[in-house]
Amino acid sequence: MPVSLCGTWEMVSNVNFDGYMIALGIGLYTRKIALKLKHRKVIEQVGDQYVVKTLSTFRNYTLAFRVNEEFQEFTKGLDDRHCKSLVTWEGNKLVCVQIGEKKRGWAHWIEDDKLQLELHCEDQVCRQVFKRVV
Ligand code: 1AG
Repeated sequence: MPVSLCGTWEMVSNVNFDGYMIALGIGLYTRKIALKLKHRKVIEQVGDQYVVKTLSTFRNYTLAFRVNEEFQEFTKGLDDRHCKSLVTWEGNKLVCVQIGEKKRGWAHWIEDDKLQLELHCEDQVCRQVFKRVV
């Protein structure tokens, strides 16, 4: 069993978030605001069901899914697109493929006691790291 992702996490680094947002087609004004944010992740799990909340002072985004079960995702308040998403475990990584207009997805895993998130869209990769909030 991989180490649990559950808990409350706050962002400590965010590399190439701008490149990721540009690839998603987010406008300059929104990007400027979004770049200043420190995201917080609240991850809850019951069995194979996950709820991942991304919280900030500007916008919040909640994703609920079951591992290995395709679901419809609407990236409300982000790029506002519909995707068919599927989350699976690949070794110790929780990996999501988001099928839709863009080639995109993300992966979460624990490394150095920190929550890692790699977000990709087209040729852009954003790497975010979160530390546990005690
Ligand atoms: C995600 O994480 C993305 C969560 O799915 C938010 C991260 C990036 C935002 C995506 C696109 C940017 C679009 C608009 C910018 C506007 C606001 C930024 C606000 C950020 C806080 C919500 C993967 C996983 C589960 O953790 O969703």
